[in-house]
Amino acid sequence: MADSDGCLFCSIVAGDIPSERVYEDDRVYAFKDINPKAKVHVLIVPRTHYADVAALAKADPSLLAHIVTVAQSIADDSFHGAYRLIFNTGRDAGQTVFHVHAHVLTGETMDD
Ligand code: IU
Repeated sequence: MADSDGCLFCSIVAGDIPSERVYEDDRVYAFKDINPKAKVHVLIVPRTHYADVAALAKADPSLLAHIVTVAQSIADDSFHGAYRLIFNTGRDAGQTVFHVHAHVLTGETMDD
């Protein structure tokens, strides 16, 4: 677990910063990305702060598996179970928020 002080997604999970909720349970919170890259673009965030997917996988693999299950459920509801699941990991890969989040891209056919 990394430092969660001042973490944007910790504030969203806590409800201190508003977001458009899609799903939540005791382990994860899912909300619409403010800058969608697909018709449906949802971020799934664990309530516990981990900096990236590697840290999450090491500390709590069952939570990572749960994120995949939630992504599948969102895609089942939005687009017959077809989706892209992306974890940008590291600044040079485009990660800008260092609280692990799964991008679920779905809701439309993606050809490229
Ligand atoms: P990235 O993988 O760390 O680059 O993804 C961060 C995402 O968080 C990105 O797609 C932003 O559009 C999104 N986001 C958001 O949904 N709400 C916010 O307040 C901020 C970023 I700042």
